[in-house]
Amino acid sequence: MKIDKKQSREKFLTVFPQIVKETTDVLKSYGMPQDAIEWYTKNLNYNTPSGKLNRGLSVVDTYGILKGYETYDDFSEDEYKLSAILGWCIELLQAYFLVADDIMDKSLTRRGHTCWYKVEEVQEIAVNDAFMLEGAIYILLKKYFSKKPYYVKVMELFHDVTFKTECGQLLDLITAPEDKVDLAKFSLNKQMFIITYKTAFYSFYLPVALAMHMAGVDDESDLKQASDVLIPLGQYFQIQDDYLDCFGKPEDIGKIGTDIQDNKCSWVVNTALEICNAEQRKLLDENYGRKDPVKEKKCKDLFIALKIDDRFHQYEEDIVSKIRKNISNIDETRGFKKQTLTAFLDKIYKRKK
Ligand code: DMA
Ligand code: MG
Ligand code: MG
Ligand code: MG
Repeated sequence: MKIDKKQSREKFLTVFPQIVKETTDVLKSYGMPQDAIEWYTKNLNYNTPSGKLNRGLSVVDTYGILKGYETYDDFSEDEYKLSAILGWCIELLQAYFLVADDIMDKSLTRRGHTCWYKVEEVQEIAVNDAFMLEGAIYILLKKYFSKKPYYVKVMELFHDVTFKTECGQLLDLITAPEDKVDLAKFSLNKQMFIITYKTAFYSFYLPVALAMHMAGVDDESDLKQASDVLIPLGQYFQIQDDYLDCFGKPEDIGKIGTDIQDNKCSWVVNTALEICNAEQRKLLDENYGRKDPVKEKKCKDLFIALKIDDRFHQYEEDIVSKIRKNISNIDETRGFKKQTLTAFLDKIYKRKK
């Protein structure tokens, strides 16, 4: 598969209006008043298509690679539509998680815009809006896949991955209490558990596994081969996210980092904790996790002094060469393809946003 980034995004976006129409039709069939239908439409439009769409696009691209297609022209109309619908289902799942995540993390901006719950007329209604974004997934799955042999597998996969993500979010949140900073509770091991659950399953394993079910390349051993590479890839992605939260530019990442003030068990602070001296540890104990920009700046300055960015670049090179090596050992005899994994890696290697 040759993938032109701009073209694939534009093509994928042409399916979105159908997602809006088909899920709002359900509300209409309930006789929901017009203002409720408009609210739901706004929720969908504001929160779903505004990101990088990497997860959604990956379903389509992975499907094409598994089928041995050269370009999108090789897809039948039906194949493109169905793989794109699965892709949009992940984007809905992502929208659902992010609307809730921003409330819980007290974030201000997302994808370069005000967070949904911070929009004047939205506020707490964002909680229900998040639930409705999730609900839309199952409306679409039922409509398009209920007659497919892989319907139950795909549905179970969504349920399983959703629950795992929620477990990760739980641990992320309770490891970062607002009122009680205790850095002794942090470790790189704990951080690894959090990111595996909160990010790697839904962002990396899910898109590939969905495409594998749809393409019929879903032998247990192939799903395992995929997961053995995609989980480390997802961990790497979230470590980039933690790194960018502190060292990225808001105009690049589309959000203002909150990890230091939010007392997050992030890769950055855990790496610092491993190498700091007693005096630096004291600085962190007294300044990390406080809702105070001056204290936040002190932590940031320490992370810079400890050269955490150099450590990140070293980590990045090490993990990427390990992942490349694991990809090279993939067994393609049953129809699984290495390119499904390298395509993913190439998308995120040295990402700035
Ligand atoms: C995000 O973790 C995880 C989920 C499941 C949304 P995060 O809070 O680090 O994400 P972000 O930095 O995008 O708010
Ligand atoms: Mg967050
Ligand atoms: Mg979070
Ligand atoms: Mg983050």
